[in-house]
Amino acid sequence: MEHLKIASDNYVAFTFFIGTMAMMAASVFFFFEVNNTSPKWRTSVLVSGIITFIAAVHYYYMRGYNLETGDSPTFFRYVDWILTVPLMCVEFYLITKKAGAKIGLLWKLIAASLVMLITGYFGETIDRGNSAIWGAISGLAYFYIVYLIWFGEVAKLAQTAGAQVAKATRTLGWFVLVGWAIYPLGYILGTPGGFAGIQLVSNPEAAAHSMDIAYNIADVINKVGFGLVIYALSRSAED
Ligand SMILES: *C/C=C(C)/C=C/C=C(C)/C=C/C1=C(C)CCCC1(C)C
Repeated sequence: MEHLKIASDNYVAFTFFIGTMAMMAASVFFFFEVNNTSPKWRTSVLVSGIITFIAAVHYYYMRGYNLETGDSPTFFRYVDWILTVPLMCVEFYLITKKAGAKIGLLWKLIAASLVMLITGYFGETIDRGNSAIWGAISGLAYFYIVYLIWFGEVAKLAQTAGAQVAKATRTLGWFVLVGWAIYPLGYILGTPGGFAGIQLVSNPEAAAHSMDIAYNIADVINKVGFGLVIYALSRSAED
């Protein structure tokens, strides 16, 4: 029971609480705003709310799990990501759909995100000894997503979809390039004994804690921020 009281220096528990609250608040906001949104963008704003809502439910669990055991809720973390990251791919598809995006593009994004997450899960749980290899494969899938959004089909379609969509896609692209890069950093921080010779935190417990803090901060930035970009697009002049 000692963990149930949060010590003032327990940043892991603290960020799990803040994460839960942020995801809940964002969901309420997106769900209520759906009705104030022009029909064209309604589905996109709704999906933003579904993403933060799924995360809110997982964060509620992860917060409790971490409080009771002091451990990293790796399983819940990956279940959350496996549901929410493909939905973020759906967002890219929805906003470029009016410029002619084909369903094949959606499947490419989803497939790459599943490879990225499943290999990451192997590296963090089942096959820790080879976490560097799993992390590298995961990283390749991540770069492929970045490529599609910055230089590939998503970028090309966004250019022809009007100034507002182009701008929003560029901002979402920054989230994927910079915001999502916090995750591999968390993975490197949390790899026991160091990742391919890189050891940022040597104490194993501190390493796991810094990983959770990195993931929690990244989730709030990426899920709430992503949703707000979509929301801003739905509010932009060009209806
Ligand atoms: C809402 C949750 C999001 C946006 C999660 C994104 C997760 C990633 C971009 C994870 C990427 C990873 C790598 C690129 C390599 C190491 C393993 C991962 C899974 C942490």
